[in-house]
Amino acid sequence: MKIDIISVVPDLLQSPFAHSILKRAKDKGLLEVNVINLRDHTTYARAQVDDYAFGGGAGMVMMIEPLVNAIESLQATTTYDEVIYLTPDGETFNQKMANGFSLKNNLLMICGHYKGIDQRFRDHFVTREISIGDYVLSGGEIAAAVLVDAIGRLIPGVLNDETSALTDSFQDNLLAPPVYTRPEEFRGWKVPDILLSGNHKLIEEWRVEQSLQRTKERRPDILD
Ligand code: 6GU
Repeated sequence: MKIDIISVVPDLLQSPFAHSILKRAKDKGLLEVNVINLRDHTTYARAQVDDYAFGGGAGMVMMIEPLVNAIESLQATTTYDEVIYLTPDGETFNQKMANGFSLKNNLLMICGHYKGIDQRFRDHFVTREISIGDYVLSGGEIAAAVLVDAIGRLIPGVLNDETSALTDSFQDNLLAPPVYTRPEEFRGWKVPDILLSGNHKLIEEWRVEQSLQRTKERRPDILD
């Protein structure tokens, strides 16, 4: 999969994909992430990419022309399955969306700044508008990094048995159960006996029960 990201602060996106599972995905050739500097595509003086809003009001708006220059130069060589605009007024991102995107070949993400981007770009080029939650970030970059991480680890072949996505929270609409590792006892705090029993059927039942209980307590909204 290739993910291209258009940004006015490309430096923000240098480190997040260079570690751990996403690094492995890149090293295996399963994921390629390219960050495109929007300022390389403006024809305005001093690499200007934003201007005052028509109608007045505080805050700048990202101009359509640099965005169209950028996307059209990318589209000359890549056909995108989705053009995703990261914006707090988008659809809230969730695991189901991550699963869907992980099966695509080419994604383009547009990071907004200031008061957002000219509506005409949204109308004519964007296919999905996504938010990562009900709070406001200073730009779309960190949201894009969240999507790349959540999507990248689900690309077929990226995870192995040890890191399997099948037992993740949300994968079956339940939160994940508690987990423990060595030592069996620390400061008198013991690992639940059942996990040491070697009885895989009982352990699985315990985990499902714990998942259900945790979901009821913390996220009753996601229970069917
Ligand atoms: Cl995608 N962008 C910004 N700027 N703020 C956000 C967001 C996105 N999602 C939640 N807050």
